[in-house]
Amino acid sequence: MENFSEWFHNILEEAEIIDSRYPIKGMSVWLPNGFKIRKNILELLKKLLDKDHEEVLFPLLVPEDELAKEGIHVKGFEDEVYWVTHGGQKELNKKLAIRPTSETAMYPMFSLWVRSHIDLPMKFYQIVNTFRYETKHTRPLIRVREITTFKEAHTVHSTAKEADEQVKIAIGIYKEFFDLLGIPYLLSKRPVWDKFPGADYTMAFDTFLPDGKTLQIGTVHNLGQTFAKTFDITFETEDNAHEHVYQTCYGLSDRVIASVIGVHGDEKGLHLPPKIAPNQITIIPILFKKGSEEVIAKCEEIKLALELNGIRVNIDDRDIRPGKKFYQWELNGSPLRLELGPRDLKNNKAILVRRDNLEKIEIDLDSEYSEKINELFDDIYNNMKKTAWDKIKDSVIIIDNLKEVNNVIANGKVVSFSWCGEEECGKAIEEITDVDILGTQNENNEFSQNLNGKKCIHCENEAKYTGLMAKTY
Ligand code: P5A
Ligand code: ZN
Repeated sequence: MENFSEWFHNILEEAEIIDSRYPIKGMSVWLPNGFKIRKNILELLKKLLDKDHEEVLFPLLVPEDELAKEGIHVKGFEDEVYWVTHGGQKELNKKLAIRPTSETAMYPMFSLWVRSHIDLPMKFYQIVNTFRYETKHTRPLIRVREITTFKEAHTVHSTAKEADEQVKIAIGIYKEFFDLLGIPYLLSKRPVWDKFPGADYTMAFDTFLPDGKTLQIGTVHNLGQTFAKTFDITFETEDNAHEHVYQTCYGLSDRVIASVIGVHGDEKGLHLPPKIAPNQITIIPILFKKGSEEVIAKCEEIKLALELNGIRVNIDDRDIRPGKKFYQWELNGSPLRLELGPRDLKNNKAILVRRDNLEKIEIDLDSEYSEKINELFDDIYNNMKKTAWDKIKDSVIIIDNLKEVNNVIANGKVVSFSWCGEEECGKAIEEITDVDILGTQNENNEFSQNLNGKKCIHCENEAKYTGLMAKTY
């Protein structure tokens, strides 16, 4: 893929995912096909969260004084907040912020809800739109001013240890979610100068896009007691003492959808994992003048049989050349197509074609073909996931001299380096290379190096972490 940015823009239009011609910068319209993909992705996510979170829905607007309460937090967002200043002609006494995220909307309510240790832990989430007046170059789904699909989870705990555990649990949930979508990721602890405003620390997932840039696709924050103190969220302990709670929050956005498109797509267009494809299998009747009714009837029969097995099927019986249909459904990312012509009908057979490798498979229509098709879906998914992970693994390059950074980055790869972890040193590294440090890997991480006896690449003190550097979105 030569120019990812252009490819991405075109595919959103050609596959009718979103229309970015809406006359406000950074805001777009979800089209029916895109909406279906989004819905299928959200269903997977909700299933994971609903196991031990409760879904809620908070107002879009936040009173100015609540937003202003948490100093560090508001400082991080002050340049990005949209304000509602008027009700009709009348200027409001108190400006209302349009949520850039919902800590300051939720936590004053949490302070009313949390009473005793018996109430804890609390785990909530909502999927809403949030607004951020981004000043960097906006891009559909990737950097938007209306984040239409903001999933934010907020949890409340009675101990620091439990909050720390929750961070791990949330990371586990996100891993499971990204795995379902076959999206590979680099998990790192963000440098202190790049953590979420108000958090004790931030863990972040970055994926790798075909142009060699990484995209932050999810973050998990340990908030410690900072917000609890600001919003006075306390609970009564078993010994009747009053203590501040410990909190975490974690979020995902439209970027997950952008990653599914960007990570799996290819020259032929969109390539969707079967689990989320609006059309998991597209049936294309091969029609001639004679016998076309019988062929279409058989296709309808197959469609019904597959649907009974929970498979999403569409038939494309438009009166256009089959070749044109093949091309279009490949572009739309349908994982499988089924071709059936008069001769196949006579033999009671059909041809399946895989979107991932274009392999053709003959199936016997007398057999339990739904089962076979579900097996193929699994196979396609595994293949997509492996291809994507292989690419990211090949892209992380270990260096031992800072001079190599720019070369590696210019080749569209991610840098792995040994690092002391000190802020001053890290900032110097970013300054010298003009490349961002994504963060540090922990010991049991996929991409950590063996640091035995290694020195920091810059200051030559003992190396404590594997650091990652990349060109980022
Ligand atoms: C966690 C949920 C938060 O806002 N509060 C509630 C915390 N974290 S965050 O890192 O600031 O955002 C969460 C994720 O949202 C994505 N994201 C965006 N996506 C598209 N366009 C944007 N302008 C944008 N800004 C943030 C990122 O994936 C981020 O990890
Ligand atoms: Zn150092």
